[in-house]
Amino acid sequence: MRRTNHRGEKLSGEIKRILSEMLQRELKDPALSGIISITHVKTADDGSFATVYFTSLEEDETDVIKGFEKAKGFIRSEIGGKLGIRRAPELRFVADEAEKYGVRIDRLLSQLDIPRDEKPVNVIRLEEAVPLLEDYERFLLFTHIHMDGDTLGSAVALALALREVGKTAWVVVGEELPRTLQFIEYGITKDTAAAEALIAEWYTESAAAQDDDDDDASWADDYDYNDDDDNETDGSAEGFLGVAMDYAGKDRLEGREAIFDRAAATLCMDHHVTSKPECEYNVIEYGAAATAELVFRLLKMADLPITEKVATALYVGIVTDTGRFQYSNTTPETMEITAALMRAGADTQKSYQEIFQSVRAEKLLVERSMLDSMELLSGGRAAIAWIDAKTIEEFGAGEDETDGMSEKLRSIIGVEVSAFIKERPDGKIKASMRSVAEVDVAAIAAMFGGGGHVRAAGFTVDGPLDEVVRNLKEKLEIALNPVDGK
Ligand SMILES: [Mn+2]
Repeated sequence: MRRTNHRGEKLSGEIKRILSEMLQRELKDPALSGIISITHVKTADDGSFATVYFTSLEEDETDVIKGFEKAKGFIRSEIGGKLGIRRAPELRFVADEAEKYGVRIDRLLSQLDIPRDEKPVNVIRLEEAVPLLEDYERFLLFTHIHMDGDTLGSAVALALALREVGKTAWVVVGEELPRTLQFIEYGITKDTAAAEALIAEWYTESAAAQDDDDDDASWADDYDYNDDDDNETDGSAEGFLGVAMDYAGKDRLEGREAIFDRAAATLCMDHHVTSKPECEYNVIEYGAAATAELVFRLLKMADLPITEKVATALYVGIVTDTGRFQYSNTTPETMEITAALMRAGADTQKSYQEIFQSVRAEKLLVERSMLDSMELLSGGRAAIAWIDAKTIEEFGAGEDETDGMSEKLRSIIGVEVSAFIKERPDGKIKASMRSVAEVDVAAIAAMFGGGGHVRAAGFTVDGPLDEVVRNLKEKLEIALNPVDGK
């Protein structure tokens, strides 16, 4: 229909504009750092998907496509946000061969007029974080909510290393530590209330110090080396540096925003494609397998000591975020850093035992129940399993003890798509999907109002469970057996 056609055209123009802008400043993946030009965008009439044609000076454009694929979730959410649409079109990226030897060079060169390194001032390179560590004496490091090995390992490691050189550092956690990670706590964490008390103490001390120069309180010793000339401070000694690890976005600080906001300056470190540069200083490297890799490199640059405990904490971050070095994010550099951590005395055996060899029986009982529900669809090309809230509760399994089910289903020979559906205690139905090949699970998730990546996606909807299971089975069958034509 004509009307929808117009909509497609308009949307295409908008997507081209937004994506071109993002290439100038927000997309930091090395694969996307070359000169890339969006030649045109073709959007389906109903706005469900869009094909983006681009051209670049790169010899091999598959890397550029990979870079786009990695950033796709972020790009879609930007498009959705900027255009105020709830569901941005699914995106496909195609190297524009027609352009290759024609007007391409002219087009690309005309782009050089735009200053490409006009990046937001708050995104900094890792080495630019070194002076921050040097300037401040007090640090509060923040883990993200639903804490994992990477966020805690990174925060603990940096805090311990800073203490080694006489600085004051604590890790502020917003929840109880997961049982499997308690061994890297090292007495260095504070919960929200304790952190608030600590800050109150710090501020009272600095106020008292201004009143009375001869105050012999212990804080004064802390500042001695900073104030060797006189009692003039550069401001940074007064406040603390707030560092958020594995940050991704402010919502992940849940309950601790007020503490974070009291920092004299904030630094975020992250490796998520969807990361938002919301802090005063942001280090974001998509290529890193874990934030712990960034912390390792930062410690080296800052010449901070990597003790056995520091090494163990960083090792935990890497071994968990790479799925024990199985995921595709594992790079030669990951292995080199891991080797260095082992040489520094990382306790790999203890880490392995605590994290991977301490399964509660409840988890296996729940797993048995989930496997009981398993069904194979489309002649074994899809696997689906589910569990209701009552069963989870009966077995006394924890929220995270149902994790990993869709991964498990995906590993079945011949399975191209897997789906695991769970009923939460509040009655909401949460589904996660994995794909090994052709099927775009983000597109399927989008049909339920969810999203994600081509190969890993999910959604949360209202129940009842059996209805969601039936619906999803239907969608999976359709995705696996596309009928040509309409
Ligand atoms: Mn991480």
